Amino acid sequence: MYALYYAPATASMAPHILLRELQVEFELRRVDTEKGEQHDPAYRAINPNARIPALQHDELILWEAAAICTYLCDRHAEAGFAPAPGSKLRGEFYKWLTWLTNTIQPDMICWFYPERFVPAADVERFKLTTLERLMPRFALLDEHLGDREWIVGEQITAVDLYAFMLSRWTRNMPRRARDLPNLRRLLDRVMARPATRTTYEVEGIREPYF
Ligand SMILES: N[C@@H](CCC(=O)N[C@@H](CS)C(=O)NCC(=O)O)C(=O)O
Repeated sequence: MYALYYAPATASMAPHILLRELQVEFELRRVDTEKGEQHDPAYRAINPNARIPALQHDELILWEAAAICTYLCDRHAEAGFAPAPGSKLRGEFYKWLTWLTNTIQPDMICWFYPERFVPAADVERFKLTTLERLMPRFALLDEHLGDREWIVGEQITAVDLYAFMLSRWTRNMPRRARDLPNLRRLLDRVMARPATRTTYEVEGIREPYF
């Protein structure tokens, strides 16, 4: 049995949608970040980074959303949310997933938590430079997508869910992922899936959806 430690609309969203896509049994354990519960000793015993998400699978505890997604894809390979290990497409899967978590996501952290990086007086400038870095990255993804339906190969993978999650985080930025036409089509496609809709409902996420 899986247990996903989550907070609505955070980095737990891709694993949450994926668990539903895979149609496996799981339990949701909410961590109230507004109350700072990610810092509670009980949660730090699960994720010593004090970050969301974490996945518990019997005695195994995983953190890092991308690692959780890859683990779930492999355990339920028949669902096809990641290409076969060792295949060239799997190489593509690693490339895009690592790029999303390692390149786009850290810039998101800069945008949402600027005070962790610079003094208060520099926050606005810092956010602006973050945005200048971030948007060309989304443009690169948009260009890669072109007429493709999905980011890797011919079918939906966890990479699409991950890109969807990160794109959503731009919805209140001065420039948004959804303004890019190819990416917008991907976001619409992921949003239309029952697993995504249920995740939004359960997490209580309201419009704008992304
Ligand atoms: N690299 C981590 C990042 C996780 C992360 O930063 N999560 C945010 C929510 S989106 C969080 O826990 N924020 C609470 C905090 O930083 O105090 C992952 O992908 O799992």
